[in-house]
Amino acid sequence: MKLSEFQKYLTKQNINLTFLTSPDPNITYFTQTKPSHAFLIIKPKEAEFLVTKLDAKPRIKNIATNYFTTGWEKKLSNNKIKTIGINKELLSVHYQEKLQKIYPKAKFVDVSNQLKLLRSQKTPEETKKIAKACKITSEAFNELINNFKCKTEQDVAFFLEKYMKDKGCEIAFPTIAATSKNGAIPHHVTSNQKLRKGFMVLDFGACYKNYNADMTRMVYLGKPSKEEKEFYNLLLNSQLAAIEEIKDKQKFMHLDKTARSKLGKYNKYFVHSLGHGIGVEVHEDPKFKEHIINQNHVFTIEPGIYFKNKFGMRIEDTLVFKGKTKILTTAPKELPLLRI
Ligand SMILES: [Mn+2]
Repeated sequence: MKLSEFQKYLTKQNINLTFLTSPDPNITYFTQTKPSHAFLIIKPKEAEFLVTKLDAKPRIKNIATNYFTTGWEKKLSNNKIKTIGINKELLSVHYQEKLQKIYPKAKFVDVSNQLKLLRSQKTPEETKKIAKACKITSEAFNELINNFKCKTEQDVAFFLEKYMKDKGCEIAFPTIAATSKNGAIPHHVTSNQKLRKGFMVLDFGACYKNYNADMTRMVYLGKPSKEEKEFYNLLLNSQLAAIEEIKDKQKFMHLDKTARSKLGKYNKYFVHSLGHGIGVEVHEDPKFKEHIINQNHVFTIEPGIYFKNKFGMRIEDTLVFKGKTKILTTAPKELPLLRI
């Protein structure tokens, strides 16, 4: 990934080294591995990945990999290091104190924003992996509705997750299957609740080679009323209108406003942001509140409306912008009617 770009930044900023401690998505980003415990030390001209003997020792282009064993602090000890880059959002106080002892003359600077910026614009290789994760996510949904036999929320989540795992993926996050009024809680915790007549929210995604997909689809169990169909179409039109507004250098907040205006008086039931960037993390930059759309941004568009103790709805796609918008989660958005 963009290791050399980051190293150029270190040179320019006079940062002697950046010390990342696991768990840190930036370690996954640069090494494309998820070791149980590791350090990644990036210097302007070289990088070293330290893993324990509990993990397989990976071979990574331009990064030397070594085991770290008892006394590693002494081996690294260096009183010539003056500036250390850290990920302030994740480095624990415990490790910061350790680093201060290892590098007694060093002061710390936060490099988390630079890392987020580098990661927000995907390389072709990254986009390919996300596209594959999205494809498998979409297939899982199609399989589910073509052969629906589930009785509980857990059954549904298990079906989707098994499909994705059978295709060689991990799950991006625990699947949300929310039947009837559970759907009014955007992050409902999937339970052994029996499926009930009404809308069901399915929010899930595959993780392919460390890259995530995020998709939400609605299904209807039983037969929807005219009013329920209208609600669904209102939300779908809001999502499509927001996608329509995607263009180079557009503010993400403009998309958010577009989606909200389409919801009219129901806007007040749309209680979260319209979307988020996605990559090695399910939620990463770009941020809708502050950023503008740039080439190779990968992000979600997911308006939702939630009626407490009644039902909730959300429709979400993962997309890539490369001058043109490409929806990567291609599962159909006509509301499927299922029998229970
Ligand atoms: Mn999402």
